[in-house]
Amino acid sequence: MCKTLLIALLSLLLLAAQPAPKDKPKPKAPPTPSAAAVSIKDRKFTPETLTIKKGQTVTWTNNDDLDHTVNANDGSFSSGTLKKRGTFQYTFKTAGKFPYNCKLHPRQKGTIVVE
Ligand SMILES: [Cu+2]
Repeated sequence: MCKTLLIALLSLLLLAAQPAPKDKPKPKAPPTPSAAAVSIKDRKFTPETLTIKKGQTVTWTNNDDLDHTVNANDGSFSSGTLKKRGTFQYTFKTAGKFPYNCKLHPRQKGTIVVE
């Protein structure tokens, strides 16, 4: 009787000691649609070519001491003058290659590739 009770108690203890079932690994979240960013520094867009998914929003931030602009070559978007720390956002709704430039610095160019 005593032994049975002991076994029962031990079993209970063992059960209680079992680690709680771990949470199922969460399915990988799709990339955050707003995570795409381009930094403007030293008269350059970094990264110069950025690949994103359709529907993503790109944020350009002017981290330079100079003013810059973000202008689509085809005119589909235009930031106007971006002062230091200024930002510009554009959401790409169609797939394709979107080369853009800075109106103030002819050699400053970038491309957004939308997949
Ligand atoms: Cu510029």
